[in-house]
Amino acid sequence: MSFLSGFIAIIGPPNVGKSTLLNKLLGKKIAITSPRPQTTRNRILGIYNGENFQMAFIDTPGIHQTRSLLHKSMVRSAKASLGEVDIILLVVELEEGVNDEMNIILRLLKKTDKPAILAINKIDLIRKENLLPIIESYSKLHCFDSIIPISALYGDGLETLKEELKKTLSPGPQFFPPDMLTDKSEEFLIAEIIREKIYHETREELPYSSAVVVESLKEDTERNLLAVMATIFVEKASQKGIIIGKNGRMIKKIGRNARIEIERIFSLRVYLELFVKVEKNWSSDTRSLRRLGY
Ligand SMILES: Nc1nc2c(ncn2[C@@H]2O[C@H](COP(=O)(O)OP(=O)(O)OP(=O)(O)O)[C@@H](O)[C@H]2O)c(=O)[nH]1
Ligand SMILES: [Mg+2]
Repeated sequence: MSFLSGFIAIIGPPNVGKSTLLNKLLGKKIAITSPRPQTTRNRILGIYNGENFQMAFIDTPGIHQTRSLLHKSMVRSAKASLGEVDIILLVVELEEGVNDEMNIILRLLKKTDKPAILAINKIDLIRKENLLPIIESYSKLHCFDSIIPISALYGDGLETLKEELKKTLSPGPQFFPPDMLTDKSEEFLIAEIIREKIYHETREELPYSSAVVVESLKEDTERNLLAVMATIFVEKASQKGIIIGKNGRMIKKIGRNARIEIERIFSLRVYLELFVKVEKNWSSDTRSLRRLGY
């Protein structure tokens, strides 16, 4: 049997569980997740190896209508990923229906002739008997190669999904070495974990006004210690105050939560030092966006 491979873009509206799905498929956390929309800001490659096949998944930011420069750049990168893959894996939530976001996505699908698989996520939230009409209504929207109900969080339907994806792969090379998990650097993954903790601990516009850059990363193999210095960029002085919190309580909590997770993922003791800086209105400034990796 020849080797099968393919690039698969995970696309969909914001907050439907695309990154949760990627992590679950890989069995490793490489993409951050949160209950808020627009968590993912960059494309993230995640490689899944099976016997005689390789799937290269690309997690993408949620597609939505926006005026914000940051979000426009996010949506642009999600749309661009469609051109770079062999298979499209559209993830939706149960009752998305045809709203503006879905209309944009359906228009994009119509423009390509690539195989498209639909995963209807979060089925743990409804009764089984209510699923059929939802599947039926989605099947009318586009000629999907298959429609698979899943729960990315609990793992339901993922074996079926993998089987369907495998059927869609073509004979091709092993694009990446079998021990490679992602194209992202340790710096990126660590900055993202810190950003995830900000999404979980802060409110309103603060998550959207925060960006994280890892300034330095030093591994001391003798002491099994990783020393990380990172900066959280916010847009206004008032936001800096909130991120630091009363007596530094907020920044300590973000730092502690991030450190615990970095230690778990990298199996190292971690020393994490966080700084907070104001980069005025960075999310609406092209040069700042580029500097911060967007
Ligand atoms: N109940 C339930 N919740 C889920 C499931 N999958 C994801 N979630 C939750 O949905 C929320 C969004 O998940 P993400 O994986 O961040 O969603 P996303 O599509 O990557 O979001 P963006 O990156 O913002 O576009 C999180 O709170 C997840 O825990 C699921 O199968 N069931
Ligand atoms: Mg995401």
